[in-house]
Amino acid sequence: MMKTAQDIGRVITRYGAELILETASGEHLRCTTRRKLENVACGDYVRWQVEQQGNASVLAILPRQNVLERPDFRGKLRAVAANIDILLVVSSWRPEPNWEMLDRYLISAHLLPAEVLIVFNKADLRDIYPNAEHEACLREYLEIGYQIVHTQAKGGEGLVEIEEAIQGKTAIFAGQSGVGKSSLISQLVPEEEIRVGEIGETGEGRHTTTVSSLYHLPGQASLIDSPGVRDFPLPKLTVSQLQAGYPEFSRFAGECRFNNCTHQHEPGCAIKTALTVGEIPPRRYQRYLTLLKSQINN
Ligand SMILES: Nc1nc2c(ncn2[C@@H]2O[C@H](COP(=O)(O)OP(=O)(O)OP(=O)(O)O)[C@@H](O)[C@H]2O)c(=O)[nH]1
Ligand SMILES: [Mg+2]
Ligand SMILES: [Zn+2]
Repeated sequence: MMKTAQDIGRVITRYGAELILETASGEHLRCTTRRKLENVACGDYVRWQVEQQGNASVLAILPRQNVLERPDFRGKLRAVAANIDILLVVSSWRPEPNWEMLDRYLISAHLLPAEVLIVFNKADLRDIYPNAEHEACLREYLEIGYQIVHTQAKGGEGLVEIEEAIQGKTAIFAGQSGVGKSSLISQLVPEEEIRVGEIGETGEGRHTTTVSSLYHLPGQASLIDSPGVRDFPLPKLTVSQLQAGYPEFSRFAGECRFNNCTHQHEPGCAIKTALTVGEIPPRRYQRYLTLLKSQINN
């Protein structure tokens, strides 16, 4: 049947100029985009219409709540997904955790803004590749109040906690390639066929997921699987934007002698004092310094 009225839909996935749209009645439609809508992304709400030729096309992107972006290989910012309520940053014991990248995701969640949940997958490998330094890094996140869920895709461990955290929300799984994002999602939505990939000898992922896709869970949750990354660089931020991504600093807000204190070498710095008495986690602080320097120099 031909429909000419404009309608609202949500972008489920996008391959170049073509995308899959979910209509208000829950149907999935193949759709095209016009060039000026180049940045339409998974999770976007759009206005669409059936053209005279019978093909569906997107007319406009509705205002976004937020958009998660990352630079492509040319350094141009690309939308990973839009309208995100909660960012689930997934790490694993193999491939090994990349703590600097986790910190950057947490800063990014704060900027979106979106809630955040740290997911540690492959709990079965935690004792097979024991690592005291990684455990110490992980403890620091708990100390400063981040919620961490340990999962195991095959055994189903931690899936209930994830379902609870994302209920009624749009959630995205992000993180390194090979940590098991798609494996977790296929456990959560078993009726969907989702590709997972093997990891290499040294634990590196194979970039199996190539585009973001949105899946529905019972309880009104929408869950977006995103392509694994090698790195997650941040755009250029101001020092205060960067610092806002460190909840452990907030207790000491306003206590440094200089109100534009970078917490590096300034006299009367409350953060450095807190560090010496063990009230600021040292590993997070060292990585903050590295990130601050890279932001200042780029
Ligand atoms: N031991 C173990 N392996 C797991 C677990 N979850 C996933 N894997 C394996 O990890 C590998 C990568 O899984 P994927 O789900 O494709 O990982 P991904 O994060 O989606 O990777 P990209 O799509 O490349 O970003 C597969 O071989 C999975 O079987 C787990 O809990 N324990
Ligand atoms: Mg995947
Ligand atoms: Zn300071």
